[in-house]
Amino acid sequence: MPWGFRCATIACCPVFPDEDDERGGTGMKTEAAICWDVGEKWSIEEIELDPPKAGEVLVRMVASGMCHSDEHVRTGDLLGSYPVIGGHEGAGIIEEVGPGVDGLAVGDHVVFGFVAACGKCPSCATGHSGLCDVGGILLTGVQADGTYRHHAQSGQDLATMTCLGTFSRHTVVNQASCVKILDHYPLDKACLVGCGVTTGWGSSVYAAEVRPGDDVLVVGIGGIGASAVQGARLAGAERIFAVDPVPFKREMAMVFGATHTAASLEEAAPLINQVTWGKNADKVIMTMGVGDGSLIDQVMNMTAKRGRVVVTNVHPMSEKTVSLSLSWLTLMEKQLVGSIFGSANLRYDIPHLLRLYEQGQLDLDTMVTQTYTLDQVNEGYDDMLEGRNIRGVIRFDD
Ligand code: CXF
Ligand code: ZN
Ligand code: ZN
Repeated sequence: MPWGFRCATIACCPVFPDEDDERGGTGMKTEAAICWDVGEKWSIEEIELDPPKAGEVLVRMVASGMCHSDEHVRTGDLLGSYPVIGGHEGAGIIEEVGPGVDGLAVGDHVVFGFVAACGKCPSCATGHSGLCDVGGILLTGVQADGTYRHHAQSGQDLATMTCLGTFSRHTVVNQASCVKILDHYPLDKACLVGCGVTTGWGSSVYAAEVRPGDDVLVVGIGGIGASAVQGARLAGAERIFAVDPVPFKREMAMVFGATHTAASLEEAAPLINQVTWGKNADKVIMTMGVGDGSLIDQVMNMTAKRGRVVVTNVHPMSEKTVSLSLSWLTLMEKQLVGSIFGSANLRYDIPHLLRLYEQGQLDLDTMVTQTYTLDQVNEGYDDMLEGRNIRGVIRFDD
């Protein structure tokens, strides 16, 4: 099993509350962006949405970030189930709660974590909720009980990206994906901590363990990379090198706290070597649009002795090879680690990052380059691929 599942049903699991599971209503119509098959554009369609079952909530979406991972599913770099409703970086307001839902009520403002966290499995219990056994199952896009709540006009079941489907005006999700937040946060900014910001910030703070005085290299400045720069800055990095071929993104990296920029790894390597007096980068965070295993040896060579390279970006699932000198890994005690959701814990870190935002330490406002209506989702992704956005956000009320 690729996600390392332990078991689908955990005794006393809040994801599967032991409640009468009768449907409370007749469902509703709503509108969503569907990818019908690999390579097809997002199609905006009316869909049928079932009422929430046990442990689930119905949410009216207010905003959804447009993360690169939805594009990965569209292109097949990340193979999901199709047809699929996109979107996994969302915030909204609860409109209905199913039986057995605990701690969430109608009217609550919520941000979704893209990996659901049951709170009880070994990963959750040891503070690694991004590796939740139940969350791993939900990444497949089917509800926890193995059925679907979203259906096309034809009646066909629709999977949802990471079991959220935030490119929909309304969605039904498991309570394990929801984090209640204070009402005064603007949801069109708060949505970003559901994926990109927490993933990038945590990649620096938790996965790389950036320490005061570290020299940090961030490769790729999209929403995740810009947040990794912010995380490195907040963790006290001395120098932050941001690499991106797009001039606008290099400019934005400086706004978020980078101290040096370069257009390519080739350009960055001598710069980093020179300004660190031959030490190189203590920590490297890989946040490219699409990961490339052939670049790993190159970045390992830009990493200091005992330094760490964090692979946060998604590589095509078909990629099985990597360039890497294992003898230098040993001889220089270098580390190569993966990280999902910035190795963060959604129930602690989502409110935590929103507090940092409120205090002015974490910049979410500048992260949002452009907003879109749901109808403009393909346009938003064109802008992302053309390097025009740090983050595009769909606002459903516009
Ligand atoms: C991804 C990781 C793989 C599953 C979908 C989400 N992370 C960030 O976007
Ligand atoms: Zn994402
Ligand atoms: Zn868990």
